[in-house]
Amino acid sequence: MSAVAQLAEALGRARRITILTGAGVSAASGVPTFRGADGLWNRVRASTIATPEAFANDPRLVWEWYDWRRSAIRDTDPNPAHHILAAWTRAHAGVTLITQNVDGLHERAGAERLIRLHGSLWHVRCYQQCPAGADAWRDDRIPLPSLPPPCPHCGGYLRPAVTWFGEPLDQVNLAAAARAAACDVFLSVGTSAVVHPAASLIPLARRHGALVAELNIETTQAHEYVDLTIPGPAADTLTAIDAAWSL
Ligand code: BV8
Repeated sequence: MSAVAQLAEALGRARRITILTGAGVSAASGVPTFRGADGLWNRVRASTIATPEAFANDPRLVWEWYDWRRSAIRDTDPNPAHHILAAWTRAHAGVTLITQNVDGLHERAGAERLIRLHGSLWHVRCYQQCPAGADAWRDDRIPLPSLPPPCPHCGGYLRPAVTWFGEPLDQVNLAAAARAAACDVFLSVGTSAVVHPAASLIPLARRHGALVAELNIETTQAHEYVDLTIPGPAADTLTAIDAAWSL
């Protein structure tokens, strides 16, 4: 039996299904990944840009990079991978979708109960955490009026409402993701499994006894925890799995 057929059969028997996505899910939409050949990190080092230190040192430089990324993905649309995963969250109450992505494409595809681990490129909050601006809000202005954009409440700076390296993840989201790792089937889709603590969800699911499948175009650092490897672009593999599951 093919890996796709095995996975579809396991999905048919599963009560709880959890899916972790990374930048590979958005590749077909034209959103550059982080570590691939065209990767975002190839041009700049994560350690020089996506960190609190970088922002404290040069907020304009960091905002130039985020403003460029927002402009680069403004005209992208969800691809079949996003639409299939969103449909699964709507059709099956036991499906939990967890994403590392900050591009907003799962949300635009209509995903329900989405756990967003690293925040959103389309949301901002006050860097000085002033009382009125501490909680993130949507700001999708392109381009932004000035870099760094001023906080409308206190006149300080706005920052992107994403989790930088060296910053803790939102603990409520992380706890929800950890709970969701206690599942029957865990899919790791389009992630290099390099960034923690998100990547630690894969071995955690395995320890909970989940069947772990990896949908990717390459073998990743998580391979030792993977039961079923399903190679190929996520839009194609998810289409095949969706077709086999609905049989
Ligand atoms: C924290 C938001 C603690 C910003 C991002 C344990 C071990 C090792 C390191 C650490 C550890 N614990 C903590 C660390 C340090 C660090 C870390 O993980 N470093 C790594 C680089 C070694 N982690 C942190 O700093 C985290 N914070 O732990 O805080 C703490 C606690 C208390 C108090 C203070 C501190 C914070 C991590 C979050 C960082 N923010 N993004 C922004 O986007 O600007 S991470 C960034 O990487 C993105 O969010 C991205 O989603 C994420 C993961 O990358 P991927 O999504 O996997 O993308 P990538 O390009 O790597 O891979 C794409 C994959 O898709 C590839 O495998 C490719 O083959 C595949 N693919 C491509 N095309 C397709 C495809 N697959 C299918 N179909 C296709 N078509």
